[in-house]
Amino acid sequence: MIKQAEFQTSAGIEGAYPPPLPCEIAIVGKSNVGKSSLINCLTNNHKLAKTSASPGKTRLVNFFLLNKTLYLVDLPGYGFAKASKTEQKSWGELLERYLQSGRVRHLFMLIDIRHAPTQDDLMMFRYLIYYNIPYTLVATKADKIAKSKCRQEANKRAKELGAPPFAIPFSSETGEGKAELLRRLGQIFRDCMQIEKDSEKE
Ligand SMILES: Nc1nc2c(ncn2[C@@H]2O[C@H](COP(=O)(O)OP(=O)(O)OP(=O)(O)O)[C@@H](O)[C@H]2O)c(=O)[nH]1
Ligand SMILES: [Mg+2]
Repeated sequence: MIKQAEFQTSAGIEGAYPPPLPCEIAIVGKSNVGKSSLINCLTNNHKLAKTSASPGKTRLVNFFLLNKTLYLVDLPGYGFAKASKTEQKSWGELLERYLQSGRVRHLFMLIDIRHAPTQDDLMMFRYLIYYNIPYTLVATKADKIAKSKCRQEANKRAKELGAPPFAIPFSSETGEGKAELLRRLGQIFRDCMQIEKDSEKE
């Protein structure tokens, strides 16, 4: 249960990140896939993360503090073709700097339920496998296809990515998949706390 959610801070290419917590979950995916909308949906606050119909809205690493105990991190999207080469490069560097910081405990990787993964999605997925970052695949905009096909299509997207064939069908519009994703978040949180407890004993 998310009882409380607040914006903590933003960081650009040089800005400081907030003091770490045992649990930090970040959201990656191409521009416009629905990362910021997912944060708003999970926290029941449609004004928390800024969203936009045009891609390239989120340009900083944004930290949201949930229940005063864990960070949910909104990241800029990749693969925004209309952005200049310089802009694309600096967003890439921002993303890489964050992922390399060693803070992230789990990634929610978002893919559009309607489309096969892009080259950028494939690159992102290879990256997180290479760096051994635990992840959950979420297939967004599930309201755009027939409900009866959601499971099948979401799993197909995961398979196309080269992952085991499982993704959570999700819609920020209808709340489909919200309960499932919140359960997942709860599990991740408990795992993080256990790891923290174990490391204190050592
Ligand atoms: N139909 C539908 N539209 C969605 C859903 N999620 C997001 N959108 C729409 O998709 C657009 C992009 O949403 P954002 O949440 O801003 O996407 P983002 O991934 O944060 O994009 P960047 O910040 O540019 O990387 C907005 O117009 C949203 O209203 C969804 O589940 N269903
Ligand atoms: Mg965004």
